[in-house]
Amino acid sequence: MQKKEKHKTALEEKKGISPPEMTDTQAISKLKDKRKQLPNTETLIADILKGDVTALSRAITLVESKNPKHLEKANAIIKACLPHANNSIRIGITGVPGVGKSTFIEAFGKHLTGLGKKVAVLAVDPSSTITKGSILGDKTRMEDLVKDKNAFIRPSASGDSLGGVARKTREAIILCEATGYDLIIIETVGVGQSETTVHSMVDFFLLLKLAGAGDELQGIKRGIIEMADAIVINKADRDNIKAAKLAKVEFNRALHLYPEKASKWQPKVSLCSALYNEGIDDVWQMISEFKILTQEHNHFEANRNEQNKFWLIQTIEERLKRTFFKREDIKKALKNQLELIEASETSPFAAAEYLLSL
Ligand SMILES: Nc1nc2c(ncn2[C@@H]2O[C@H](COP(=O)(O)OP(=O)(O)OP(=O)(O)O)[C@@H](O)[C@H]2O)c(=O)[nH]1
Ligand SMILES: [Mg+2]
Repeated sequence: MQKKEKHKTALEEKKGISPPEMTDTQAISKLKDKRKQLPNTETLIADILKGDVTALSRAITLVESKNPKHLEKANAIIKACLPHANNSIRIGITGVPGVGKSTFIEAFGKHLTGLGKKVAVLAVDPSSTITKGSILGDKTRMEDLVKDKNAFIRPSASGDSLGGVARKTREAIILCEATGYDLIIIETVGVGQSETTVHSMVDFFLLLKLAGAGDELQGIKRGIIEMADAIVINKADRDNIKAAKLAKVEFNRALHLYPEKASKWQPKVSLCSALYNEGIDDVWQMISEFKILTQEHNHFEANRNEQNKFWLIQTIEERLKRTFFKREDIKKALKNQLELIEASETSPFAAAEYLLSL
C-alpha cells in the first residue's frame, strides 16, 4: 500500500516537466527533406545502369508497392531496364526444407564472386506472408555472402497470391540484370506451385536433394525431377558419402527414363557438400556447359522468349481475375449464386454464365 502511494507522488512530481514541443514547421521540413532524397525515375534508371545498389533496392521497392503511382514509375523503370538485361544466367534452386539451400547458395555465391562475378539472390516463397520471408532469416545463414560487395540478397516479395509474388520477382530479375548482376539465383521452397513458377522464369533449374530413401518421403514430386537440369545431392560428406554416391547412380538411371528436353540438355547429377565447400565448382562448370550448349542451338534465347509470352498471358489472367472478384456487384451476385447452387436451384455453369454476363 505504502509503495503505491510513493509511486503516486513520484509521478506527480514529474508534472511540471514539459517535453520540447515539436512544431509543425519542423515536421514539414523534415518530411520535405525525406521526399527530396527520393530520386525521380530518370535518376533511378541512370543510377541502376551505373550499378548503384541503393537505386536497385529502391526500384524493387517500387515494383513491390501497391500504390498505383508507384506502379506507373516501376513500369517506366522496367521498360528502360529491359534492353540491358541480356548477358545473365538465371538459376532456380529448389529443394525440401533443410536440404541446405541457404548453405549452398552461400557457398556457390562466394565461389562465383571469387571468380569475379556479380551475384543476386532472390526468393519466391509463397509462405512468406506468414513467415515474413524465410530468406530474411537466411541472411544470418548467408553471413559471408551478405557482406560481399559483389552480392545482392533480397528477401522474397510478400503478396497475396503466388502470381503476384512471381510478377514482382520477374521484375526484380530484370532490375538486377540491368544493375549488372551476371548471375541471378532464385530460391524457392517446394510449396504448392512455386517450383513450377520459378522454373518458368529461369534458364537453369537445379534441384537439391539428400541421399537416402527417406528423401522420397519428403515430398519431392515427380514433376520436379522432370523439370530439373541438374540434381545436386547435398551433404555428401562424412558418413553420408557412400549413400550419396549410390543415390547418384540411382538418379542418373532414373533421369535417362525421361524424354529428351527441348534444350537438348541431358540433366546431370552431381555430389556436393555445401557445408564443407566441396563439389561447388562442378555445379558452376555444369551451368557454364549448359549455357554454351543451349546458346549454340539458340535454345537459350528462344526459351526466354517463350517464358515472356507465357508471362504475358499469366499477367492478363491474373489481372482479369483480380478485377472481376474485386467488383462489389460481383461479390454480391456471387454470394447469391452460391446460395442458389446450394439449394440446387441453379447449375454451376449457369451461375458462371450469369456472373460473367454482368
Ligand atoms: N553435413 C552437412 N550439413 C549441411 C550441408 N549443407 C547444409 N547443412 C546443414 O543443414 C541444415 C539446413 O541447412 P539450410 O541451408 O538452412 O537448409 P535450407 O534448405 O535453406 O532450409 P530451409 O530454409 O528451412 O528451407 C543446417 O544445419 C546446415 O548446417 C552439407 O553440405 N553437409
Ligand atoms: Mg533456407
